[in-house]
Amino acid sequence: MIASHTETFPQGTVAVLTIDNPPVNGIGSGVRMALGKALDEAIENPAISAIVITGAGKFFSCGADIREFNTPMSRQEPSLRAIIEQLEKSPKPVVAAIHGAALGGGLELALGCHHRVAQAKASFGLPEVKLGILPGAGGTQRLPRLIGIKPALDIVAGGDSIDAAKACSLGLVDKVVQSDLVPEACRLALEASVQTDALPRLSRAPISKPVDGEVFDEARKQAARRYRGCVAPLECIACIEKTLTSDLDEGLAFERERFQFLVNGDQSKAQRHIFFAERAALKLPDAKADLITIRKVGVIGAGTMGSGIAMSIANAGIPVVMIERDQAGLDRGWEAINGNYASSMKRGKLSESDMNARLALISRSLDYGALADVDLVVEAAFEDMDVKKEIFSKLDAVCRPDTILASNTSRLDINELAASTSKPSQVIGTHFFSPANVMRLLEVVQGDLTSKEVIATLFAFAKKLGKIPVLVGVCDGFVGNRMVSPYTREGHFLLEEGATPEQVDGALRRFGMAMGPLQMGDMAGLDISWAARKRMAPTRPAHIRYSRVADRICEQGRLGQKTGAGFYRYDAGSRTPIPDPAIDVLIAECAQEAGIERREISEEEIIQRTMYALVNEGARILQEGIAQRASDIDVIYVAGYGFPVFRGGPMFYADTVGLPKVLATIERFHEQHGELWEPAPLLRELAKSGRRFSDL
Ligand code: T1G
Repeated sequence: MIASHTETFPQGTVAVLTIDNPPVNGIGSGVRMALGKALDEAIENPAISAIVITGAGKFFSCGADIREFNTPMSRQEPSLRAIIEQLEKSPKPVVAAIHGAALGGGLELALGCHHRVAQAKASFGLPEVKLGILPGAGGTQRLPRLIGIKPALDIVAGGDSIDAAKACSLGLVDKVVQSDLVPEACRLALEASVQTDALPRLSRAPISKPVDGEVFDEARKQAARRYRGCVAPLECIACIEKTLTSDLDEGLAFERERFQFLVNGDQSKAQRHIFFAERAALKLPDAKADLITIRKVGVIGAGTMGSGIAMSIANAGIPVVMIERDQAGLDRGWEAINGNYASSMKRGKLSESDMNARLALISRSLDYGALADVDLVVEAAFEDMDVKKEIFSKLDAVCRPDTILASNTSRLDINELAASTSKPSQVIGTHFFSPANVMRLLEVVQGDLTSKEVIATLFAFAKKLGKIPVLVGVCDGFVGNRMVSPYTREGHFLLEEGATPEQVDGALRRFGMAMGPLQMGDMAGLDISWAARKRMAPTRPAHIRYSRVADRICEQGRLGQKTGAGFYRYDAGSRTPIPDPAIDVLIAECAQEAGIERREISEEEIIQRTMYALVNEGARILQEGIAQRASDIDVIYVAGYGFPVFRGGPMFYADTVGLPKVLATIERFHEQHGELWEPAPLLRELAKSGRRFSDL
């Protein structure tokens, strides 16, 4: 775990300690023990003038071993704090030689060193806040002493990495080199070993008061916007604020206490679950399938989804040709793309040269012939099976036999679509989420005949686009939208039973959802789910309860934000939902027609009815094998449906509540509300056997 060798120079000999714990040089108990021992030996060895710490492989170190948290291993001595104190107090200079990335505890280790040398492509960050914790090995105390309060707040409370140039400009690293990283670090260490003045130790460095006294309040406001509902960012800010009123030891003690509070809390357990769930989702059953090279892509449709998909492909540096039925449609899509890039440029998120480079990758045509040389086509046309079949048969005719044909349908039958072509093994679903150039989630829908090469290729393609691909099977609505139906259904039923739209949506926003089901419907457009309900009406059993509220709203031409009214009213150009008394009247009428007596509805009932509807349907989806893992469902909901990351997704949330309690409540709803609440057999089985979804 720690490789140790010496480098001898005319000025002296340097002990080079290399952290070697693939894949990310995580600092677990084993690395801590080995590093502590190697440091002792180097400090005690009279032949050694200085010490350099570096990492093997891709990274310097990406922090503490997250898997050890909440286990006895994490309490095994020496702690990372003790190691950092040891090297900071070392009478011999210790220099960190950083390549790849120094993240979390890895950066804290480097902050304990007397100097830091970085390779030009290295990055630096304290992403603990994204795991619901804070830098617990001195980062909140040493970083502000080195680079100042404001930059430290941005790094610690924001959690994003910075590059070597920025780190150098902030004084986080002493030197940036293109090559010879370790020799350069040795040279700097030996220079320091002959200097008489004291080695720079951050524990002694003064803290400079921030010029702007509002800096902490501003950081809290930013945290509330970016990490709504998360407690960790506020704790990060409190720790940095502590530096103004305490010495390092007091600050470290405070940091430790707040770290323990967070790491033992439900939020961090949920966020760590999502960290590992996102990585598990990337693992395919057939890991060894050959990949097909994607050099050029075609996109059918230049509407909201088509143009967003084309942008995400161009953003990854891949040429894309956008096809539309008419010039007006093509021009509207091109305009939207230009407008989107221009506003990113205005917000400083994109340079003009990058914008032009991406626009140059997007070509447009009305002629399917332009798709003769593409490797993949993503169809993003109107959500109608006949329209899609017509497009797929055209693609079947013009594209190469090995071209992959993907559909961005959000719920239609991929098998039926595949059967309308001569090459069903090349057909797959790629369900992007709106806005497609922003949302990270991609539901990859495998048809019965989709080849493993096509699936693996789409996963690699998704990663290249910076998306999180999740493999799902074919059913109406796949995973995400299938679960949204019972979730929204309960929202509509609760309206009839006495709740107002603001009550339902408000309860879910306080629960942590980005928005409630009614506002979400208004944003997506109520006509889409209305069309789906109409399509299913002929097969809907008459004895099953059905709410007419949404239909009635649509029948009045209220299709949501795009028509200025849906469950709420919207002022022109605004997305802010305004409660509309006309809707309260409409809901009361529907309730009366359905013979429903309205009553007081508690916040707890709203959460249970909506969340457990999600969980129950999720259990069915797992049982049917439509999703490979419960954690995949959690990734889908957190990355695609605004589910709070600090609750870990619906299935993890159910595990946190306890499946016996969830089942008991669902059984009560089953008695009260009938067969729509039939408990999923898998849920019953797990609850009865004391197991959880995460045990599957
Ligand atoms: N601990 C344990 N496992 C880790 C890990 C970590 N810190 N980082 C990565 N892995 C695993 C990961 O699950 C995957 O496993 C494999 O390594 C490759 O990762 C005291 C308390 C570094 C940018 O938050 O952001 O220090 O799936 O697929 O895309 O204050 O991993 O193969 O079985 O993500 O190249 C703070 C977390 C810890 C960094 C590399 N550090 N890691 O991305 O590979 S808390 C972090 C990442 C801490 C101190 C505190 C990324 C990466 P598997 P990967 P990648």
